[in-house]
Amino acid sequence: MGWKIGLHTIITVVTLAVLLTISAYAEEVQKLPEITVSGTAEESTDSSLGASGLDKKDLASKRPTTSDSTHLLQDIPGVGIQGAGGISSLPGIHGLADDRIRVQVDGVDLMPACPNHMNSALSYIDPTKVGSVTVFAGITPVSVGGDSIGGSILVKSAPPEFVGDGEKFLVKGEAGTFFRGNGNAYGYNFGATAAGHWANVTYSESSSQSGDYTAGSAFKPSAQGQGGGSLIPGNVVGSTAYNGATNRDFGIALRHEGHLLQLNVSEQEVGFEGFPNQRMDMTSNQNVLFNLRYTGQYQWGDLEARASYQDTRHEMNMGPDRDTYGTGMPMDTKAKTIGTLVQGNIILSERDILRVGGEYQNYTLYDWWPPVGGSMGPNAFWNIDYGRRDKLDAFVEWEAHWDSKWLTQLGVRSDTVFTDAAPVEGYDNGLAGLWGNDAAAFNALFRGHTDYNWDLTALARYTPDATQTYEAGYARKSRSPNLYQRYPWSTNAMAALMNNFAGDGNGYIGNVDLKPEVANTVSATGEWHDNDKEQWSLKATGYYTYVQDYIDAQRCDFGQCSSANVTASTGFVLLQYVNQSAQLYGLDLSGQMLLAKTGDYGSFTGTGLLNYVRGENLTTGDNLYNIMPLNGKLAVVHHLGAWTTTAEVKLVAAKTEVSHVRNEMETTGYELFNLRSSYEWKYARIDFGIENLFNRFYSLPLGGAYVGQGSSMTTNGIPWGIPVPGMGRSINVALNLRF
Ligand SMILES: [Cu+2]
Repeated sequence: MGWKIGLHTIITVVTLAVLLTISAYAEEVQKLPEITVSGTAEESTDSSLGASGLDKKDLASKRPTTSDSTHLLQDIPGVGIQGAGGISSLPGIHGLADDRIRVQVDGVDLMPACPNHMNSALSYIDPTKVGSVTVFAGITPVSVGGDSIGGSILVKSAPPEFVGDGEKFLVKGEAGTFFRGNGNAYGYNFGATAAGHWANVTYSESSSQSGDYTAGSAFKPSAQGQGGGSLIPGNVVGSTAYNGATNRDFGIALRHEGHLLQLNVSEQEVGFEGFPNQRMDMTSNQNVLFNLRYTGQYQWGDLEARASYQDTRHEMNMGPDRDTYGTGMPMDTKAKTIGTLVQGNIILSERDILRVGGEYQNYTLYDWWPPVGGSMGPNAFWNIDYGRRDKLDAFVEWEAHWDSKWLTQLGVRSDTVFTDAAPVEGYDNGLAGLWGNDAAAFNALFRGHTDYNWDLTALARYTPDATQTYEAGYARKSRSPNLYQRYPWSTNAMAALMNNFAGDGNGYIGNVDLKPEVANTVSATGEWHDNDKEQWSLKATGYYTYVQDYIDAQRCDFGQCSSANVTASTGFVLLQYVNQSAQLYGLDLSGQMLLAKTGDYGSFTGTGLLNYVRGENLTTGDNLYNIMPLNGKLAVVHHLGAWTTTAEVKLVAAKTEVSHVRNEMETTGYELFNLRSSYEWKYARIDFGIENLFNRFYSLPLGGAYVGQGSSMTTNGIPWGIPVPGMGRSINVALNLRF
C-alpha cells in the first residue's frame, strides 16, 4: 500500500503548490468589485416528473444531522434506508434496496468490495461534499437506469465554477465542523477553490468519527466489550462507532467555450466502522478513485464521456465490542473497477431529442480470509477468488415534446453481464466435512454466466395547464445477480454467516445458477400546485411492480445444514439465494402549504410526506424482507430573515408483515420529534438541532437484527430477537464558514 500513501502525499503537495501559486497571484488582483460566477456546462436530464431532488438549501439543513450521505435522502418520497454502519446505510426505493437500484456518485457506479456491502456507493462521499441529489423513483429513463430493477440515485458534488468575461480570479474556501452529542460524534471539512476563466482547481477534505450511539432506553443487559472494549451499558448500541473516516478529493476542471474537462482524484480511508447488524466490523477501508469526465456542447446537442478507475482494499475483523475468540477473524477483500461511458444527447428537431449511449464496466474481486489456526488454517479461506463481473450496455432514448401539453419518452437498453469466479479452497481442504467437500462441489460447477438483459421504458407526460402535470408509464428493468449472490460456496455455518448484506444476522450461501431479476413496473404520478408554486403543492405516485426471478432466499437443506435449520421459526438460520417471483406496490404522497406570511413574524410553511409499500413473494406467499411499514412526516418550517427553524414529527407504523423464511423480527410503531434551527450570515452558517427530542426508544424497521456484541461467529451464540434500535436524543451543532 506504499503507493497509496505516496499518492496521498503527491495530491496534497500538488494541491497546496497550485493553490499557493494561484492565490499569491490572486492577491494582486483581488480588489475586484464583484466576481461573477458563470454556470457550468453540466447538463441535466433530470426533468422527469418521477424524479425528486435535493437542492443546496435542503442539503444544508440535513447535513448537520448525519455523516452518512444516504441519510440525506430520508425525506424524499418513496425512499427507505436500510441500516448498516454509521456512514454506510443502503438506500432503497419502493421496497427495492442496495444494488437493486442504481447509485452513481459524480457519474461513477461505485462498487462495493465486501460480502456485507459495507463499502456501499454513498459511503464514499461525505455529506459535506454532496452538491445535489436526484432520485428517480417512478419510471426511470433508460439513460439513467440499467442493471437495476428499482429507481436510480444520482449524487453529485458541486460543479466547478469559473469566472466570467472581464474578471480575473476567484479564490474561495470553506470550512466546517460539527458535534453531535449522541455518540460524541465530531468532524471537520474544508475545501479551497482557485478558478480563472478556463481553469478550476479544487481540494476538499472531510473527516468524521463517533463512539457507539445510545438508544432511548436499555434493550439488553449491560456487558463487557469482549474484544478489549469498555463496558457496554444496556442502552448503548454496540458496534456503531466509527473513526478515522477521511475523504480527500483533488479536482482540476478545464473549460473552453462549450467544452468542460474534469479530472478528480479522490481517496477514502476508514480506520474503523462498526456494524451492529453484521457479525463483523470494518477494520480498514482504502479506496482510490480516478474520475475523468468530458462534456461538450455542439450544434447538434451535447456529448458526455467518462472514464473511471476505482481501487478498493477492505479489511474486516471483530471490533472491541465483540468476542474475538482469542484469534480474531480477519477477512480481506480487494477489488478494481474500470468504468467508461459515452453518451450523446442529439437535438433532432425542436420536438425531438435522441439520447444514445454506451457503457462498459469491468469489475474484479478477491475475497479471502487469512488463517488463524485450528480448523481455520493452515491456508487462507477463499470466499471468492478472481471474481469477475463485466458489463457492456447500450441504450437509445427518444424524447418528444409534441406541444406545450404532451411529452413522451421511449427507451430501449441492452445490458450484457458476464460473471465468473475461479476455483476455491477452504482453510484446510483435508478437513473434508468442514471445508473440502463444499469446495470440491463448487469447483466442479460451471461458474461462468453471460446474461443478455433488456430494459424498455415508455412514458407520457401531460401538462394541461400551469397548475397540474400527470405522468404515467411502463418500464421493464433487469438486473443480473451480484457476485455474492452467485458465488459464496461454503455451507459451514460460520462461513455462511459472514456472507450477508441483508443485515438480518442469517448466513447466506450463493447459487451459481441464479438468473437475472426482471421487473415490470407501471407507475403514475400527478402533481398539482398554485400558479407560482408559492402557496401549495401536492404530488402523488402510485406504482405496481411484478418481479420475475426475484432473488429471495430459501432455507439451506444440504451440505452441513441441519434439518432443524429447515423448520426453525425463531433464531438465526442458513439460507441460499433462489429465484422466485414477487410483487411490490404502493403509494407516495408529498406536499407543502404556505400557512402564514407576516412581515414581522416571517413565514410558516407546512410540509407532509406519506409512504406506503407492500412486498409479497408470489412463489411462497411469504412477505419480502425489509419492507418499510406505513410512515409519514409532518413539519412546520419557519423563515424569518436569516433564521430558518423546523419542527417535525415522524410517524412510523408497526412492521408486522415480515419475511418468515428469514425469521425477520416485527417492530413496533413509533413517533419522533425533531427540532432544527439555522442562522445564515454572508460568510457563515450555524445550525443547532435536537433529534429525537423526547428520547423515544424505537426499533429501526429496516435496521436488521442486533448482533453488535458478544460471540457473533456462531449462529445462535448471541441472542436472537432484538432489532437494532434507533438513536436516542441527540443535541447537534454545526458551524460552516465561507471565505
Ligand atoms: Cu466488509
